[in-house]
Amino acid sequence: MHYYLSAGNQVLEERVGTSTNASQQYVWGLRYIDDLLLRDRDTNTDGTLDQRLYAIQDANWNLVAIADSAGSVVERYTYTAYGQAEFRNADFSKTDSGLGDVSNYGWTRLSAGMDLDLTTGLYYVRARWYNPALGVFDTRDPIAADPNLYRYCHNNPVIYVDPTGLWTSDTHRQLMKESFLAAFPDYAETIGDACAAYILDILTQSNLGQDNGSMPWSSANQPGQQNYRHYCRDQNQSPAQADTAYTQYLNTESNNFNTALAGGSS
Ligand SMILES: [Ca+2]
Repeated sequence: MHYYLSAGNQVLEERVGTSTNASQQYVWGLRYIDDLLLRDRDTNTDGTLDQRLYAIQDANWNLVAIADSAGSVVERYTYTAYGQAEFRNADFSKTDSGLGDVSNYGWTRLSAGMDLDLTTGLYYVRARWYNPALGVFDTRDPIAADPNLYRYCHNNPVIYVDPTGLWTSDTHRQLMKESFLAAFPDYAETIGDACAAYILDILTQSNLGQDNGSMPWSSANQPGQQNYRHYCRDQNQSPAQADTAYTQYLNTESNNFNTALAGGSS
């Protein structure tokens, strides 16, 4: 299988072997990095995508059902707390005799929108593979953000998500807060609490989504891909360059916020 990815590390297209035709294509929403909207699929390998299915998620980005173009649910998914999926028909019966581990639509985007490898039973989570049967990652945390190097979502995947395989959503927010306070040690006097909260919100949302320049908070003079990368270095940046870009981003956003507050924006 060959995967073609967006700049935000989302699978846009899959091709099988040496085929030059897509076997599947995905369209993603802007709310979250694994906010899947729909999947087009070539069901008979004739080179033409002939099946469109729409993704329906719950509040923690778990795929709960897929629907056809008429809006009819064609398959449903239920999960253990740690994300092991059961495949169900539209009427909630299991898709096969008891095991419930077969999708009749080749559907693999499941718990938290993660991609399930049907052969191994592991979810692909970008930096790592996650084993929902054991409830842990199968390799150690490469950045040691969690002292328990195999733990997934603080052992609380009902609340948290970890689309990177590196840290959960709340850890990300804490990292953003610490880097933000380091960049603006006297932020309360200079830009105010409301502005600080505003910036923290957009930083957190940006990392969990994909700030590709089209997000409402992306400034025109700093396209999203270059503006800050959430204090995580772009591969082409030195630490000093990343630090500078981050500080510039915070300055831009705080100015935008203050301008908006003063009614100066059009
Ligand atoms: Ca086809």
